[in-house]
Amino acid sequence: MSSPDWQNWRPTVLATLLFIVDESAERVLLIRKKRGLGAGKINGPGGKIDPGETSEACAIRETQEELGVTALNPAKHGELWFQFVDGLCLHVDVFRATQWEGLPVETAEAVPLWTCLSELPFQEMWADDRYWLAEVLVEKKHFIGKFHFDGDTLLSQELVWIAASA
Ligand code: 8OG
Repeated sequence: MSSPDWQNWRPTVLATLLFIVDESAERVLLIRKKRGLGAGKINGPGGKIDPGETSEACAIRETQEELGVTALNPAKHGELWFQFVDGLCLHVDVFRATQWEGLPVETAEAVPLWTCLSELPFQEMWADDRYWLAEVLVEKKHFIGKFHFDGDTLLSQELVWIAASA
């Protein structure tokens, strides 16, 4: 199967992911997703951007809706470009936050999972996450990752690490 033409790639769906990192306890707030794309998998909270909404506002709103927690000052750390064989072209802004308000609760959308940064459950996550997630959460790196998927199967990838601006 040929790789996507990333030069001319345009997203049709815009979404976000937000990872709240508790730096003193070396843990991250993940979710077991109950519905939507990737239901059953472990992920960060997030979802589709509403019309007129910024990606940061979406990341905060989705985290509130899924976990009852408000992330404070999330910082953007990356972009995920996903081309699915079925035609879906999905762009995801990835945020990291180290401050938040509220205690995570289970909702109709997600079960909260505080997870050790040294024990990220990649076998239960999307197949691309093992290539970027630990570097973003632990090393605070910035990146653009382009991934070609057939359903759950990762077909090809291009990953670039970006020097953070001062
Ligand atoms: O609205 P909904 O929850 O269905 O949006 C999909 C969410 O799933 C969105 O937050 C982006 C996220 N997501 C994918 N693919 C991948 C992936 O490969 N890795 C991770 N970590 N998240 C993904 O759609």
